[in-house]
Amino acid sequence: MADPVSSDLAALVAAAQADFAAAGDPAALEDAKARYLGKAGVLTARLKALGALAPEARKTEGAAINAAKVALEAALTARRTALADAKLDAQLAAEALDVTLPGRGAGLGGLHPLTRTLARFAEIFHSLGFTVADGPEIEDDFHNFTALNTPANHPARSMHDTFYLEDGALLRTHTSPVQVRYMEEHAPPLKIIAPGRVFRVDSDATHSPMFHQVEGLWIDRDVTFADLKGTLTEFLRLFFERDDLAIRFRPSFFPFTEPSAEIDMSFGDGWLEIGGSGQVHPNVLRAAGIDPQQWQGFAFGMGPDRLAMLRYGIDDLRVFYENDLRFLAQFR
Ligand code: 2NM
Repeated sequence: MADPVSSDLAALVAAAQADFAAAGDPAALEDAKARYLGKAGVLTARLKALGALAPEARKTEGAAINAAKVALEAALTARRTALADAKLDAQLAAEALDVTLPGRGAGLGGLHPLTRTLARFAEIFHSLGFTVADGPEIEDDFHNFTALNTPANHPARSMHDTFYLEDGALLRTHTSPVQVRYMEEHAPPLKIIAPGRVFRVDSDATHSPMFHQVEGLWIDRDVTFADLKGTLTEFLRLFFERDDLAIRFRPSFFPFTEPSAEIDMSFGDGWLEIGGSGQVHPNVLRAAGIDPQQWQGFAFGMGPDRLAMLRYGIDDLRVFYENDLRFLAQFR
């Protein structure tokens, strides 16, 4: 026959296990635990009652209570783990992602029409033997003006035309300083273009305070105006994809070239000015450390913004700088 004390404890353990199993969350489980193992718990009361027993009974009863306690702790730990697992499973189910769903897609981007135009300039001039050079947009007076034979009182130097920064630094008004720096660092023969941003105090439908230039420079022993005309004609024919395109020169003046000429290209029934050019002035070569008795050549400057307007049929320069996606998306 089973010991009455033990069977009593066995019922207690069974009741506790049922209580633990019925606890639906950690708080309920801790409440249930307190009912058995807490200060006023059923099992705790049994332990307290041990002192009133005879030594022999105390020993047996004590061992039985301890065994019951171990069983309760084990049941408690198992239930705690089960509740935590269930919580994690519920969370994982709630946050589940269906990785097999199709993505939203990033949408196709595209290059800005001016970026495309500059790339086209570089590609065509590269096919004609020119290398691309670049330099700083923040320049000094020497490279932007003085080395380019621009007199101290020249109107281009005025604050009405040039953005000045602190300590005499300025935003380059053309990419010619790139050519000056290139000549300072490379011995002729030279054949480069300098594309990039330039800055002038000017703003209306056809002028932006920041715009682009592509300047070219070809220095060798005997580079002449004939080479200039051939180079520019070939460039424009390739750029506009037309064999019948003609160019003409009109006499002009730039401090950095002598003689100087405006470049016009045939356009419908008339002519359109697309840039300036000339034979590089001996003073410019000298300022950059090149002997004008040994070397000569031409330079030119064009506005890719204007040529992009022509190529794409755009009549307001400002759309290039507004970054309106409805405009830009047309060039994808
Ligand atoms: C132009 C017109 C004529 C030019 C001159 C130089 C340099 F640095 F070689 F002297 N670069 N670009 C030049 C000449 C630019 O733009 C309308």
